[in-house]
Amino acid sequence: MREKCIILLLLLCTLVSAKVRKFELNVSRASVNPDCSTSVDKLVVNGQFPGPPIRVKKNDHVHIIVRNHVHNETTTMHFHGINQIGSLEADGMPNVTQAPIQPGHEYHHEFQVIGQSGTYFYHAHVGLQEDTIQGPFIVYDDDDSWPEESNHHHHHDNHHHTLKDGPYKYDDERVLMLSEWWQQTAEARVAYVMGDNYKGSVPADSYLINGRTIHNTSTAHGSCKKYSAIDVLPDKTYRLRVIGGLSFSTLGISIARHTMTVIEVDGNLVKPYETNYLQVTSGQRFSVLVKTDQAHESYFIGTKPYYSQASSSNGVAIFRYVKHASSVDRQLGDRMFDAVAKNATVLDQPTFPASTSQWIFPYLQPVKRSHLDFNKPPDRTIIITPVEKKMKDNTTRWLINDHLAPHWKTPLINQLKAGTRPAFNMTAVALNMENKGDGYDDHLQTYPILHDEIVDFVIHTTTLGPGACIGHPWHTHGHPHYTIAHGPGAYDHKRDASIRSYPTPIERDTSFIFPDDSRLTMGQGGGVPCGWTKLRFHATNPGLWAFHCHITSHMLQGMMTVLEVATDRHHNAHQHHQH
Ligand SMILES: [Cu+2]
Repeated sequence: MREKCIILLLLLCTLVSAKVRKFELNVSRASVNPDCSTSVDKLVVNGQFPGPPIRVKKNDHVHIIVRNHVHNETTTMHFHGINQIGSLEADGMPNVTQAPIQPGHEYHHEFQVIGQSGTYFYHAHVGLQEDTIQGPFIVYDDDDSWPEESNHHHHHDNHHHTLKDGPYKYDDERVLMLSEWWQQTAEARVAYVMGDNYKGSVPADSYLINGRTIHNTSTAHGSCKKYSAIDVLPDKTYRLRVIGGLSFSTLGISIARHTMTVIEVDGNLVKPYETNYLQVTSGQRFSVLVKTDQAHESYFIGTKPYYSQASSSNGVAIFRYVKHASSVDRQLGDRMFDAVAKNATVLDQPTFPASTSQWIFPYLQPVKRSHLDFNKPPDRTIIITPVEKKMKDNTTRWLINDHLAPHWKTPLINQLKAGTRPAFNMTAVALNMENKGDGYDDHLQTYPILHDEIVDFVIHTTTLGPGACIGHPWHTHGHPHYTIAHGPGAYDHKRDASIRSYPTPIERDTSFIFPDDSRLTMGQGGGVPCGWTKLRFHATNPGLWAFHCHITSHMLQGMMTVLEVATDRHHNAHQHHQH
């Protein structure tokens, strides 16, 4: 009992010492030209693309005002990977956790970043807006890992203050935000994705690192911003925070002649794992340690699309060694670099190996062991099979287990508060437990999940046509998950239930469902399962949590659902209001 009191007191102290940090994110239309081709009007945050980084500390209370200055579109903001424990209304999911923010209006997000630190990002969650409405969201574990805070005490820091995070020590950090750029307007892209002329995903025109690249080096004019330069000092160790602000591609990223040591995935520290390149899917984040132990002035950072019809990428940045701390530019993407003129000093292009199913994920190990026993069977298993279908009106939609994505007119949170939402009941759960239903509740139009339930989600990827299998990055709101198994073809519960292909599962919020068509015969048509991945999920955070493919166009076409976790227990409808 006494130990309990002491632990409670410690917890109280941590919570009390947490700061309130306030931010304003203004969404507006701006003319941008990130790839040195033509300027296009797109929606951006605070006039910037990518948006400004938000930096907070673990357990901080965060107040963020999102203002919609766009006269003809609604918007919302999601804080990707933040669990929003007890703060459902801050999750930014339109028509689920809030009404979309109308033109001229604002929304106040108030949440505490309980127990989480690491690399996250914020992005819009309406239409395809997150193509350009996005920015880094970094949570420092404490002052030891926060460069600015720890440097406050060292005014002239040519001598260096070492940063620490868990077992890791490094000299400084840099953010590399990956995104994709379509030169067409967002309106045209939405019209194509949702319209009756859709003929499959169209890869991006450019791949951006910190919002920049050069689409065509021979026509790039002098005034454009060209490549981003990542400035580093020699003989140091850097933590690179790599953010997959991607809308479609899984992008390889590599630095010529430099090895990366992976130390963080989706906000969770992992044991060091050396690799020459990262495979970053839409919504994923990594931290890697890189030693600046090479002799030349600058090196290419290159990218390569994987699992996509696009075979090459123009996404390039420069890893640039500078001699003095005073000439280091620490601003995110704020430095232009004319690689065309300085080509002579730039060495080697990085190389990329062929794709491999699961990449390095099965070998990663958490620094902090999970409380879950992954060898035990779950309380139940929900099998999800998304299939792309041509509808009667010739539009293309993704149906999950034949359920068409619902369109809620009254946000689910408002239905809950007003008491007009159909009652949370056990029927769908009970049928699912007897393997008689897929767990979906047709009245709620969600997957109801009980408090404290351990659910395994088996997610299939299916063919888009004869022999064509592509992967999908699935993202959970409100809770993390653990990838524990995968296999080819269709999942068979009797045969496959006890397969564990991940010996040391790590906590994540975005997992790529790798295509695995080794059981396919090429003649088969569309909609055939061509690989599955199993995610384990422990329901601890009551709420209405989106669960979707992070390829934005797929999500818009219906590859998304809502996990309704113990909403019979949800009772904290306070604090958040639209003005
Ligand atoms: Cu998808």
